[in-house]
Amino acid sequence: MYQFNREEYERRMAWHTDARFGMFIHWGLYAIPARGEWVRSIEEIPKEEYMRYFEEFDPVDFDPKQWAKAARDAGMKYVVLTAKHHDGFCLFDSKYTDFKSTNTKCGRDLVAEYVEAVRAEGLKVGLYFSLLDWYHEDFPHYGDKQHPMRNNPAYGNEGRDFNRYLEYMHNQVRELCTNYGKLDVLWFDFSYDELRGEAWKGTELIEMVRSLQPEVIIDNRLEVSGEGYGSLAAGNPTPYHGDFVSPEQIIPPNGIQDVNGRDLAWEACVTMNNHWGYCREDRFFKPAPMLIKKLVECVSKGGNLLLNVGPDARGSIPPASMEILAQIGGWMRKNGKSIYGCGKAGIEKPDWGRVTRRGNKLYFHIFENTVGPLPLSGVQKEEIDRVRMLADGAEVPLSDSWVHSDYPNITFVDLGPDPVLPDPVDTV
Ligand code: FUL
Repeated sequence: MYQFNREEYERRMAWHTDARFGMFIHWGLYAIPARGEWVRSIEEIPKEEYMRYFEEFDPVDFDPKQWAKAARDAGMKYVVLTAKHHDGFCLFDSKYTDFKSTNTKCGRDLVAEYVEAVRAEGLKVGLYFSLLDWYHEDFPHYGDKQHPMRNNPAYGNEGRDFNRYLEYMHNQVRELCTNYGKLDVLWFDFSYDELRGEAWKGTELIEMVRSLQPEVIIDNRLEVSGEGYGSLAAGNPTPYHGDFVSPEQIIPPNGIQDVNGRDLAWEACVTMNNHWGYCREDRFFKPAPMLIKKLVECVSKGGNLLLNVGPDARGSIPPASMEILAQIGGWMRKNGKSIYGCGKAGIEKPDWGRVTRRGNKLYFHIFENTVGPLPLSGVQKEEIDRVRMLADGAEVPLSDSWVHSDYPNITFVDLGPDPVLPDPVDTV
């Protein structure tokens, strides 16, 4: 019988809860067609045709040191790279397939170089691994709405041996857990229909992972897809419940709790534009100020933000993404203390922004200036030792404005006469 060990769980999760901000990297052959990582499925591209990208793949600008540096400069504490996405192409030297980067023109084990570079920057190392594999000949259609060959009559399920596929998949996970030193995150993706949990031989898989990488933390997608909270939340943990919930393209309105109302660890993964993999046409980038506020929102609700970049076919992170990362980094250098190790404040969300907390310190994130003094609703005067501006350490006086007589129970601070906040994005 599986016994959930909360102590162990909280211990291995501690760094992740502290880190709050990480980089997701979606990169593979699909960077060449440059229409997103689902291109083979969406356009139902036959294998032979997709192989052209394999023959062509030659990322001459691939320099994971630059990726890692960009992440660190943005204030991120960890990185998660697609070791293999749904198309089945491996960025690592798997001995169980020929469909891998070492067999392309570039001839390199990209995961090995990535892991080394990310570690050298002092960041935690994560690998994404797709449970689906559209390349492997034993991966079934399953009446699949997603498989690229779903409408091709020449491509049925006959002769496909799912157990053989599982052996392949488990073998590759073992390789990743054996050949690249200590991993900090394993990000499985994803479950659907009946392909979930024990269908993946989830218990066996997790036991193997934990025996090789006792400290690694794992997302919850061995049992559910992005939207689900999973068995840990439901209060009947399975062996493969995962360590954190992985909401996708959404920040949970109220954070995430289990049936008993206890907060669960979660990490919202979010694209910078509207694609994970490089998409040349997609210029709809979320502005850096918005993303800073979204990061604050995550932390104020007790979660992490895993912000995605999709390097191009040459291996470069697109300039628009680099610019956004740099802007976020500028804010983080001054205000990181209000993010790292912080979580829910336990007081109501104010009109003008959000609040994060670390121990007995409250961080008031002011997104929008008020008319007149700023109310710190939810805190009593007597509870306040001092109020300081985080970015420059300057004292912020409690307000002695006449408005107090109308609101005797609310504490106000005085931000001064300038209607423009010192940091127009988020003054902490
Ligand atoms: C999804 C995948 O299908 C997307 O391609 C992407 O990797 C996202 C993070 O997870 O489920």
